[in-house]
Amino acid sequence: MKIAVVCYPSVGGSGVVATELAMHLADRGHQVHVVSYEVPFRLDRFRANLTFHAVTMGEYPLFRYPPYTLNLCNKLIELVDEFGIELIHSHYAIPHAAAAWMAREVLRGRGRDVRLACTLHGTDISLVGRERGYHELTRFAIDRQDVITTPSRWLAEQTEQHFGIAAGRQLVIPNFVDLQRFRPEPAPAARACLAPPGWKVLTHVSNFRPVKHVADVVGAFAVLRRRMPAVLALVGDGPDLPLAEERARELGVRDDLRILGSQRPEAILQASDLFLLPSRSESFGLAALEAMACGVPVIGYALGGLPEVVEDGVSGMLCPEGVDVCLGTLAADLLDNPPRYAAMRAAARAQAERFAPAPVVDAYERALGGR
Ligand code: GMT
Repeated sequence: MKIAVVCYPSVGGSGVVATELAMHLADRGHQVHVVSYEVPFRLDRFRANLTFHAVTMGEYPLFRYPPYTLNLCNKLIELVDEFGIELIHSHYAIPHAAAAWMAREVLRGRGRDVRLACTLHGTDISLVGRERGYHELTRFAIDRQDVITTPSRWLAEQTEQHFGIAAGRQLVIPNFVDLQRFRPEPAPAARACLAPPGWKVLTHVSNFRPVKHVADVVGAFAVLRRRMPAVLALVGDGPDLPLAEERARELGVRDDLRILGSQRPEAILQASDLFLLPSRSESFGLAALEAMACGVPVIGYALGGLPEVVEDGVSGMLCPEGVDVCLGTLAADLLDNPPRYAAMRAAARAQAERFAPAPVVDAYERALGGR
């Protein structure tokens, strides 16, 4: 199969899934062309059968906002012409699905066809795509795809509810995790850097956008901190990071924050006791899956697609929406109960093993028509 994979290059779940899938498909012998405005951050090594193509943006005084969607569309047309691409797989609907549809229209006008697939990831449906300025075109572009996939049943239902695309037309293909890279392992060096001996380490990894509710991360941590010595490691960067600091100051736990910025999270996860992900609408929660693969139970809200990933009371614990006291109390109770905690660590890893790459890549390959 000759496939163009369109994605965002920045730190975020859709870019990770797109890039890891692209690498797996290339390893299976497919000719993969990754298209974005810069090299995706996980595309960090040479791969046979995989090429990256940058969408270059022209500058023109009239353009207050450079029209990226047009440049992307043009690049896709060129790639289909030059490499005989058979399928354009867009990750995150906006604006990728619309650019791909436009490219196909141009190509059809010249008697050439290309199939379209789109993987919806989360905020393209639950947030941004529903904004008035995007909704109509996003709905149209998704509807024109030959293949639509979502990482959870919840997101498929959201897409039906808000975009009128029948859930039955969407294939639910979950996110997957590299179980070698993310595995339980003692990480004494990272642990020693984060906290004094005997202290607990709680971790949150995200892009610190409002949907992550970092105030609840800090609120939950403060509840736990009253019961035991602990630190909160924050990995990643984004607009709400200052809010986390502010909330920690208000709650008297600023000294216990470890603000670590954007970096590879494996060692920090391996050094962690619990992972906090209290998003109010998480379509899947790839960060939670990576934590579980390291044997770290997840504490979050019973919302969105998270209950499809974290089994409440088994591999983590889920609270009613918005009750950060519940998150903190359950977390502290769990850490106070070593046998229960040990069982939950093992269950977290076992649950993550259900999201191994091979069967998920098989499912994508079948959906995309590559086998
Ligand atoms: O919001 C993010 O964390 C990034 C976002 C993205 O699209 O880059 O992540 C979404 O896609 C991931 C991969 O499918 C999912 O695991 C995340 O749950 C989802 N985020 C949200 O729904 C908020």
